[in-house]
Amino acid sequence: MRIDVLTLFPEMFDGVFGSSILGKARERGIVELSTLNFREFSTNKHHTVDDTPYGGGGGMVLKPEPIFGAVEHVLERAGGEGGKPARVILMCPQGETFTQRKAEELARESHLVFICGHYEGYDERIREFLVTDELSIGDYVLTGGELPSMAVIDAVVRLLPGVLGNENSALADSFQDGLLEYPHYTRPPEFRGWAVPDVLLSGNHAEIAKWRRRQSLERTFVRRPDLLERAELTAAERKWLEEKRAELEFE
Ligand code: 4GS
Repeated sequence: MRIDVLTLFPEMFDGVFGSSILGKARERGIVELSTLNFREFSTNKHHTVDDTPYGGGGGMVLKPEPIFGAVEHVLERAGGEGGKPARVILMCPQGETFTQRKAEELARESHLVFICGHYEGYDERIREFLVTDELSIGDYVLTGGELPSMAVIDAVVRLLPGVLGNENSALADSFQDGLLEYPHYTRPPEFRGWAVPDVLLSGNHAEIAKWRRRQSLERTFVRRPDLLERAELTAAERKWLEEKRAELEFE
C-alpha cells in the first residue's frame, strides 16, 4: 500500500511514521508512507495557500490550486501501474465518522491520499471534484487534519497482512467482533490484596473462554449498548441480553 499525506506541517509525521508498528511496517516494505507540503504547489509568488472567503465573513479558506496540484502530482507519481484508483480522503468534522469497518474497507486499497487542512476551511470545489471520502475522527474540533489522518493511517496499516507479528492479535481486539474486550490480568496473582479471578488460574480453557465471552458481553452491555445491535452474537447470547434488559427494567 502507498499512502501520501498532503500537509503544511510534514514534520508532525516524523515520529509517528518512524516509530513502533508503523515504523516496522514501513521498514518491511508493507507500506510506503510519504508526506508532501502542498505549499510547493501554490501558484502565486508569495506561496500562499489560503485566501479570504467570497461573500465575506471571518476566517480563511484553502485555495483549490495547491490542493489539486499536490493531489494530481501524487496520483501521477503512483500511476502508470493501471492499478485501482486512489482514495482521496479529506479529514474534516463534517465527514463520515471513522470506524473499524471503514479501516477494514481502506485496508483493501492500494493507494490512499490524505488532505490535512490547518485552522481553516476548504474551497468547496476540493470536496466536490477531487475528494472521494470525507472522514471525521469524532465530534470535537482540532487545530488541523494531521492528528486525525495519523489516527486513520495507524488503524489501517495495522490491518495489513504481515504488520502485526501474530495475525490473531488484530482479530481479538475490541470491535473486530463488535464487542469490547474482556478484562486482562497478569502476575502477581494477588496485588495489594486484590486477587485475579480464580477461573483464569484454573487451567480450564473452555471455562476461561466462556468467562471471557461473558465479560465482553456484560462490558459492552454496560458501557456501549449501541454496539450490540451490530455485534455477532449467538441466539443464546441474544436471549441472555434480553433477560438482562428485562431485569434492569424491574429495578
Ligand atoms: C477533525 C476531526 C477536525 C477542524 C481542522 C477545524 C482545522 C479541524 N478532522 N476529525 N479546522 N475532528 N478538523 O477537528 O477530522
